[in-house]
Amino acid sequence: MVSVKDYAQDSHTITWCPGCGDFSILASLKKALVDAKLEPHNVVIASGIGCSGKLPHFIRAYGFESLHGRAVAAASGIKLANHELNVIAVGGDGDGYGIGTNHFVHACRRNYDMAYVVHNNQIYGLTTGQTSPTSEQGFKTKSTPEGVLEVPVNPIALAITMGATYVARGFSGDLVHLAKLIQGGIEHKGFALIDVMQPCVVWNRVNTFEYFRKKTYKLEDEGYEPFDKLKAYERAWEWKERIPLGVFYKADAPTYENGLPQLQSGPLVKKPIENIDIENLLSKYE
Ligand SMILES: Cc1ncc(C[n+]2csc(CCOP(=O)(O)OP(=O)(O)O)c2C)c(N)n1
Ligand SMILES: [Mg+2]
Repeated sequence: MVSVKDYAQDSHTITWCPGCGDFSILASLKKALVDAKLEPHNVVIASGIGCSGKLPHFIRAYGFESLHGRAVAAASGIKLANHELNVIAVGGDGDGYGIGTNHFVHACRRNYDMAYVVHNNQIYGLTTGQTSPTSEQGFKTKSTPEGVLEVPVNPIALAITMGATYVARGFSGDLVHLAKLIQGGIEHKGFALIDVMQPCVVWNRVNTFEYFRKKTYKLEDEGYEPFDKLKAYERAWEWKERIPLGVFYKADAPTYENGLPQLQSGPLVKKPIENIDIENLLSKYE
């Protein structure tokens, strides 16, 4: 029986700020992996760069801290090389909805079988508080002293539109609920976005734990069912007064891995390579 202790990583000191919403995402992810009965040696967590990007250091599973914006790209490569692994991408709002948007969008439409957990603090945390793609209009930071001009990226609406088949929003102030959403995403066959409202206690003094405690409600408490794409899209735009948490959308659809003929006889990493004539292959590129 796998337990949370199996995922405990003692070799690294956690460097997140005291009170950071990232702690409960880490705890929720561990709980989700245990509840999904997954063993650490079958789990890979790929991240980008940011406070959020450090997460793979703090959990005892395979980890890959890639480049800024490349969490999903790295995760996709790992999944295609060995689709028997449970692959999870993690990163920040700047990482996934700014510099890495294209990887996110194309992963949604390919429907890779993986979960993507975004630590959405609506700010660039690691680089000390610049505006991110999910910062609200008018929000003042050192990079936008007069306030943000652009309309924020709506990750839930974007994921639904681009073909993700499990789209959820969690709150790092509700660990048990978040763990359930992450577990649902891990167990789902297809691309699962779990966007997590994760207050940055140092650089974002607007979207705080208090802010989300006041405004959030759970979709399931209102009898909402996540199987109608247009209804999900409509809910995705609810924000100012009330902020929905839970699964917005869930659908069954073929995964990219299922469609690739090269993967049907087993993972690429298990294919014999000793009989490949590399000289012949190279000569084609001379
Ligand atoms: C190509 C590149 N551009 C910029 C940076 C600098 N940089 C590092 S983290 C970061 C933003 C982090 O914000 P976010 O993704 O929201 O993560 P958080 O720290 O808030 O968890 C930036 C701009 C970088 N490392 N690489
Ligand atoms: Mg951020």
